[in-house]
Amino acid sequence: MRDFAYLVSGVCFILALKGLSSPRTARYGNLVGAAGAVLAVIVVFTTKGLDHILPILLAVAAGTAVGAVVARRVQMTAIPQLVAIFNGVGGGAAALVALLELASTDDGLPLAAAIFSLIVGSVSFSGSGVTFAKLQELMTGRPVIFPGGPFVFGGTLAIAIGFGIVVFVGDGQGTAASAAAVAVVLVSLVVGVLFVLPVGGADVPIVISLLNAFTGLAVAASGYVLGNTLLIVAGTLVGASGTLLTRMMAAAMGRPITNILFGAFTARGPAGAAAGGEARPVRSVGPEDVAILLGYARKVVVVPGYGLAVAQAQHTVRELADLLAARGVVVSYGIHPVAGRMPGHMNVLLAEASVPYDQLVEMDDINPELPYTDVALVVGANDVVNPAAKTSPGSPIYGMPIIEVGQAGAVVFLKRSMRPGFAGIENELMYDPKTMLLFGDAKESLAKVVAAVKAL
Ligand code: TAP
Repeated sequence: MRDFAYLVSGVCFILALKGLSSPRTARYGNLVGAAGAVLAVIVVFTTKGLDHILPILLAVAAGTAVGAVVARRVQMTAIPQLVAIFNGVGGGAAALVALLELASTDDGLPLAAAIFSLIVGSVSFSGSGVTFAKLQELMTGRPVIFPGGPFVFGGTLAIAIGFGIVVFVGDGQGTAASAAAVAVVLVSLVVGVLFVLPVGGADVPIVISLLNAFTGLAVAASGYVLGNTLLIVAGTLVGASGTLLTRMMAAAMGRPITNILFGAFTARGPAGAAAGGEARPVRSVGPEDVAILLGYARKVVVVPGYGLAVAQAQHTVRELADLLAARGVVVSYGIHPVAGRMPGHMNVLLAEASVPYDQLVEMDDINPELPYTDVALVVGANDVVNPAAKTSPGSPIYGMPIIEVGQAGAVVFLKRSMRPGFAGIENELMYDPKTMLLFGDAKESLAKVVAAVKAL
């Protein structure tokens, strides 16, 4: 019975991943995954003959209360931090389980798996803590590097593995092995910190995905130690999906993962047009100008970016799109795979505003349409439309595929200032004669444009 219930849970997790692969089915995927997790917890309670039920129930209640409140209150832009914390806690839990089980673990492969879980779970815990601090601006978001950093990192990792070998040789039993196991945890915590410190704030979401994969592997190893099939299945799924997501994000940014992790040690300063040079003239326009441009266009493509999320302008942009559609304008949204700060960020935001899915067009499909588009309305996006990705070898985004808004008849940027985007580089398109800038918070600007379109 227990194995059958675990099988059902495992199938739920697989269906959840399938559901999460599309915005249309993501909500269903989430629910199915949560149902699988609840079933797994019920099985543990009903079949394991647990001791200390009361403290366990209190811990579950406390975790559920904190998780539910935090998840409901968190701003969309802070989801990466939340994922980082949840992920770190998972890694820490896997390491704790391995630490407690060491003395009763069989020699050989199970003991090696427990030591693996100790190291990887601890790295994931402390690394996730640093990613949280970076994204929450509790510390600098810039890469933290120091001379000999890679050697210190490599040396510390070697020490952690060395203590792991001491545990293995001592069969995980006795005072020496126990002390070595604690040392494994402490040194691995330092490894996790050293691993994430050199990563710049913008790349942190990718490292969160990688640490997520680490946690999955640590959980799978803990499952092997405990002889729990479901933990092995769930951990492996998290490990595999986290690895794939990491690779996909790196590919969408046009950068190898090694560059994201260790690029700061070899960087020679931002090549190409760094932001903050001398001021050049741009074409600043008012909401009425934008309303006329949009209201009399045949085809408009909206390109949302991080600023849309910051301004929480998804409902207002939809209101504008509906107004334009009512005037006979064909409106679609060009979605870049790394627009915003997390995978699927724009899809989630626009789904929240009930934008019809068929209006969301992926980058590869929208680009051929842009030469036939009258106006590209860039709402709080910058890097994902920056032509430097194609024209400036050496620029941090060189090689990243972009949404080629410069191909449209006119380009309107909604942003607050001439500050650059995440990559910190100038966007030449801002100075193009066909480009107009409407300065201000995206939500406020859109509301003014909506009012002006209504008055047309
Ligand atoms: P960015 O290049 O970061 O540009 C965002 C723009 O929004 C900025 O130019 C900013 O200009 C503007 N903005 C901020 N707040 C605003 C507000 N309240 N109202 C109006 N505008 C506002 O964003 P993007 O084009 O979406 O590119 C995403 C970047 O993040 C890429 O470099 C990508 O590689 C990186 N990244 C993405 C991910 C994922 S998975 N999505 C993960 C890691 C890194 P002002 O300050 O002048 O307003």
